[in-house]
Amino acid sequence: MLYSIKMRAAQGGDHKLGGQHISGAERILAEENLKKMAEAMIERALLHSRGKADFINLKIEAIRPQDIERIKLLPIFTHEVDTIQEGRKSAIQILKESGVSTQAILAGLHLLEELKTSMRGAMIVDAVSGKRLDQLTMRGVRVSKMDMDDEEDFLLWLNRQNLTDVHVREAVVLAAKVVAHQDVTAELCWSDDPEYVTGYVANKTGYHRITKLKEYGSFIGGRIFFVKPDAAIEEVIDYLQNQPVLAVGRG
Ligand code: WAQ
Ligand code: MG
Ligand code: MG
Ligand code: MG
Repeated sequence: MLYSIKMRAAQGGDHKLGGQHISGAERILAEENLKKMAEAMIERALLHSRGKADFINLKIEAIRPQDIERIKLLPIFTHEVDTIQEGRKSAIQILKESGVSTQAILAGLHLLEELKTSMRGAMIVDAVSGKRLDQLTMRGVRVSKMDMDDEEDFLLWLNRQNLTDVHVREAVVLAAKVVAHQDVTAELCWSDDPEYVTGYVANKTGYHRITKLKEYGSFIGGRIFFVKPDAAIEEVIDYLQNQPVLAVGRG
């Protein structure tokens, strides 16, 4: 039997009561690995670069094997840039090639740039009009119930590309789940961890890391999921939050 294990941590109390988001994590694991992961997740919440959590929610749910969907990992590309301006330009170019309109790209960037604090989840934006489509305000859509199918193989694959940071590990799996949905055109992301400035654009054909998308020291990060104009939003949100997926392959 496999289990979904999720952690969300905040400072100033529960997210739902206005606490500031500190850290979140989601994995799918065998029963014998749950205890160790719970411990690691608690430690992560208490020792995070965003601050020390005073609220931690851990949720563990069994997953029926027949409910699990297999998805493909994306090939990883790294675009080296020297400045944020160059990084944003590169992101805009890749989003254009993914089929996101200029108007929607600028709207998405603006939504991220005008955040005053970080969200726990992502914003969903129409890939043509640029209109925000989810009604989840500062919570956003939190993608959950995803993991890699074979962790050892996955880590070897990343190591061979000199990608050893946990940010990469988690984002590669998340992006694979997000863009596997037929209604998702692309994703734009940068971290809310102050020391982590590499972000990415993911689309159907790849995970494009961009080595500088935000200012070092900034506590503001976020994610935009660009979706087709005729997307069934409630179904997309349900898939992202609730459909268990395991990522297979080596991009
Ligand atoms: N579902 C939806 N949105 C999320 C999730 C999730 N599970 N996790 C984080 N977010 C949103 C939320 O708004 C956060 O503030 C923001 O994304 C950043 O989250 O290849 O570490 O976990 O070198 O800080 C990307 C580049 C790292 C990795 C991204 O994001 C690489 C990262 P963080
Ligand atoms: Mg996090
Ligand atoms: Mg994360
Ligand atoms: Mg973070």
